[in-house]
Amino acid sequence: MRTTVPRRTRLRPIRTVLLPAIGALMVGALVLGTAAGCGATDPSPSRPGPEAHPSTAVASVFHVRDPWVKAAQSGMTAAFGVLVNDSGTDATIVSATSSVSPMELHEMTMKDGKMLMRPKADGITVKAKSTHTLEPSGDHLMLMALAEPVQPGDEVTFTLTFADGRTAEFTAIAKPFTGAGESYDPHPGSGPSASPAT
Ligand SMILES: [Cu+2]
Repeated sequence: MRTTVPRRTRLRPIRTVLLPAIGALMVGALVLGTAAGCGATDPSPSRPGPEAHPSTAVASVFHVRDPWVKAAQSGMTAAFGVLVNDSGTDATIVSATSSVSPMELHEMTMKDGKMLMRPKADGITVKAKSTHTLEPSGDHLMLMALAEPVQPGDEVTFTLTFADGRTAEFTAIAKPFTGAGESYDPHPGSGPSASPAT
């Protein structure tokens, strides 16, 4: 089923943006890298800010392999891919955002003999030096309410936020897919936002 994933997304580079909330050693390395690569406009290490320049060394630490999103006209859809953590520490994704829809992190669970999806309360953890696959029938990035249609071939950019404040951006290509139509079972503790949209 997944063999129809377009191959041209395979080598797409993922830009990773570092926020200040990392170790002083890493900040030092990042500042050195940006000072060399981006001219002398503002080498001050005191305000790297959200526009911090991508660093090749850092970008290689976390990326998403074969990202894709299920094409849909409206309502809910989901994004998938292989999360790759090449760093020596576990990485926990606590949220995801996209310009086309509000998002949640979802997992699948069995309830009354049926597979249902629900918000993943503790985020999605990718162990050090390992991968975690987002796929239909497994963990996925849920687009809760599309603001516009996502057509096959469209590219959708997502931003992942980690527990330590880092973010990573990746772009997924939309493709038609008839699966991943699982029922939505809002987490019992997730409060008022729970209205199944099917
Ligand atoms: Cu879902």
